[in-house]
Amino acid sequence: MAYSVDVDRKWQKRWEETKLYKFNPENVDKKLYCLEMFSYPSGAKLHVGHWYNYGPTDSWARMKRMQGYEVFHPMGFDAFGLPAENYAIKTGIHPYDSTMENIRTMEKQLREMGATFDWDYEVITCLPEYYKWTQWIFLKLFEAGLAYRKKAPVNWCPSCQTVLANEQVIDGKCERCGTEVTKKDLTQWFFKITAYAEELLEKLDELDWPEKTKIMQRNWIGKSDGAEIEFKVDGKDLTFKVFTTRADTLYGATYVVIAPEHEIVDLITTDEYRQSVEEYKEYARKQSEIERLSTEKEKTGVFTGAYAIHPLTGEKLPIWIADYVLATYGTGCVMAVPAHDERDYEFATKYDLPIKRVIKGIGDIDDSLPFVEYGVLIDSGEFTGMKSEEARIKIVEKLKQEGRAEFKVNYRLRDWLVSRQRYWGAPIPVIHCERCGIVPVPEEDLPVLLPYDVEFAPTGESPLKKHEGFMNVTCPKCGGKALRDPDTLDTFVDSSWYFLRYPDNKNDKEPFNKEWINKMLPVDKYVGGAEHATMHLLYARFVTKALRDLGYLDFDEPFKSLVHQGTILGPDGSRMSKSKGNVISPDEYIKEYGSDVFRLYLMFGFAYSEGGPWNDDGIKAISRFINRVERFIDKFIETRNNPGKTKDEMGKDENELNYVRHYAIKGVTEDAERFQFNTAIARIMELVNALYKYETDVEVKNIKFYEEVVTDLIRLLAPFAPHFSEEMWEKLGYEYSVFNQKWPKWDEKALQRDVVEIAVQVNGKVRGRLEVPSNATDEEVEKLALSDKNVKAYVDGKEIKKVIVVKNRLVNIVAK
Ligand code: ANZ
Ligand code: ZN
Repeated sequence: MAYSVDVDRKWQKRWEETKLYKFNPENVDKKLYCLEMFSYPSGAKLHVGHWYNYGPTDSWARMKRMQGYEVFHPMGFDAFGLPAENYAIKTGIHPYDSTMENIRTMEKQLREMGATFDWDYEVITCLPEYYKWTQWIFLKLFEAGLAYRKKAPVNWCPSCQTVLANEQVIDGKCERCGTEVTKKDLTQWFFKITAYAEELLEKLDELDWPEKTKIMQRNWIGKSDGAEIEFKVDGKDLTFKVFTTRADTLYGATYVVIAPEHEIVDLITTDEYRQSVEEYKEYARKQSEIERLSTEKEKTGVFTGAYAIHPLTGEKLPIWIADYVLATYGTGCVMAVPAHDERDYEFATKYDLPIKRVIKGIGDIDDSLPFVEYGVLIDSGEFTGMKSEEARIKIVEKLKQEGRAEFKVNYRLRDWLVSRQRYWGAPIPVIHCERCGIVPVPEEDLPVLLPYDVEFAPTGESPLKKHEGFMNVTCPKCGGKALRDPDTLDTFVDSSWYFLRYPDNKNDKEPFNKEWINKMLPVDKYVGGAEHATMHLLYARFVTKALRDLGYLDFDEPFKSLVHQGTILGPDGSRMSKSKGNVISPDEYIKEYGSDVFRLYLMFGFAYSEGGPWNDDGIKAISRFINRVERFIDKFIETRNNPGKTKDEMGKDENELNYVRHYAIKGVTEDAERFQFNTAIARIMELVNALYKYETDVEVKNIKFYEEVVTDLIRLLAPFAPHFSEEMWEKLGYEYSVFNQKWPKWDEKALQRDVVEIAVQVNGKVRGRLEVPSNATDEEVEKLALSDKNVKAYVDGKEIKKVIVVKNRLVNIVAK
């Protein structure tokens, strides 16, 4: 039958019946764990983004399977989260019901994609059999001191009425709804990811991840090497420390700035300045962190009336508060060196504070103020003449001897805020007892079930708080009256360990068997969106390391190799969105052309990690290609049945075809391995062309050799057009299934051609043919082409504008 969606259905059924993709645990020594970021079951159907993530990755997995790997390729759903709850508030449909309904639809569509997912290993994070173990992990982190509670000014979205992690605040706005984020003080649960800052940073070097993503994680962790230096408050028995990376500029400190929220502010502010300080604190409270750090924002601040004593010169330095100093970084206090720091310079200029230069540029450079580079110290007492690099150590060492400074490494990374005042998440498994305080739920009482009957309202408190049956419990320690924690865990906690659950998803004794996941992990290839660079991808690394240190697994990193897919845009080149009306729906295309055409277009039409605008002509061209392959196979079968006169030896035509064949095998294997599917498929197209040429141009054929090449073609095409190729394989009369076939290997010898014939074009028309050494350089080929006598006749007396050499194929001369 001609290729269509019916062919898809036929083979999907067959694959499922024969359990073609069932992972065989006995072959674990050959395992290859291929993973795509699991789906969020939003209301919509599978969109192009899902397809683009899963289709090409599935092709990669199929190729690896044919290469002899025991591919483990599971799929599941990241099923908790805010959208389902917001939907419930709007429509009254319970998050459980809408989510499970969506999962059913998406699962069906994922099956119709014809991907190799082994559904026996499915994981759904909102089901008790999964979140029981999310809660268990929470308890283990709590026992280890890696989960703790503290009151913290948190990012608060007034519209979603919930706390947001730093990562969920984009340009000061809520990631989900775009509302301006404010601050609120709440007691919250945190995971101590900062305890792993150094390892998270160091181990990045060993990962086969996109460099961009590694840089993003590095910056997010933000390691900073510096020192803490102690300052005395003039006339009071009080001291505070500043964090600085530039101790070499200490002699240039002319004032001190403290974060408005810092507790020392109330203790030092003089009566005269109290009112303006209070007003300023109120003003600062309303700013988001991003605004406060922005270099564009005009600096503001007020004087406290107090002075600090310079630790080396004994001078009195005025103490200001300003919102460009953050309470949550370093010590919350800064020694201001306006001559050598841009923010301090701007502030000092605005408020007329003294500016004192202490670093001079080395050599002939522009060292106008503020001069922020390293240089040589001037006006710096005994350190004058020393270089910055040395002075920033020596100055700290001197103060350190007197107990007034120490070296200090800081990280920008903050602990991970994991509690949410929301219903649709895993309940936090602790109990609050008046007598015993915080009591973890005993392991045997897990899961703490999320009750179904709650009322949804955007109140800013978890709807669980009003559910008496859920909230009221007896304390596991003292048996007295106690309350459950009404908050639920951030969905990023669910997704921080799902890849550990897949291989052992039915285990009801433990989250996973240690011995088993030590064999199954790390994930060999992880494919998903680059937007997860700093959240999910960092959390998953942290949880893996924490579980390792607690003895539950033995590997250091969850994802050895990572690939990001690009984004498919609308035909107009902008992001697909309903409001723009430029959304491409896979369903319609699949109905019209079949899923393989859709998948193949996604792989051929784009550089995988870049993506680009959708193009209808592109998909039509792929459809024509598939039909062309099928017509060829029909022709071949005819020839095979009625070969006429044949031969057994390898002649010039056979060698030529053999070359293209091995060139294709090598190209497809190497390019697809690196997710460069577009060039891989181009090689297959070339092979089809060469086969057509052999079919039509060569009268006396070597049928045995010919058939070998045809089977190689179908094997090469199989991962990328799986249903179609299976159909062709059957048509050719071979045994089911093409996916049990071995991936073809290339022969380097067949790739070494001594001379190749190339065409020479002048202004687009072929004017000559040349035999050139196949390893000739472009310059050599150009020379040969220009000295060919046929070619000469066409370029004599003209000016050569341009010569383009397409290796082993063609020279194009542009002459006027
Ligand atoms: C004096 C100084 C002189 C500084 C100079 C810089 C240049 P990174 O690299 O990001 O860690 N700083 C310290 N704590 C701060 C806070 N809580 N809020 C805002 N700024 C703070 O930056 C460290 C530098 O940022 C520190 O070094 C401090 O300014 C400032 F010529 O100290 B520096
Ligand atoms: Zn108690």
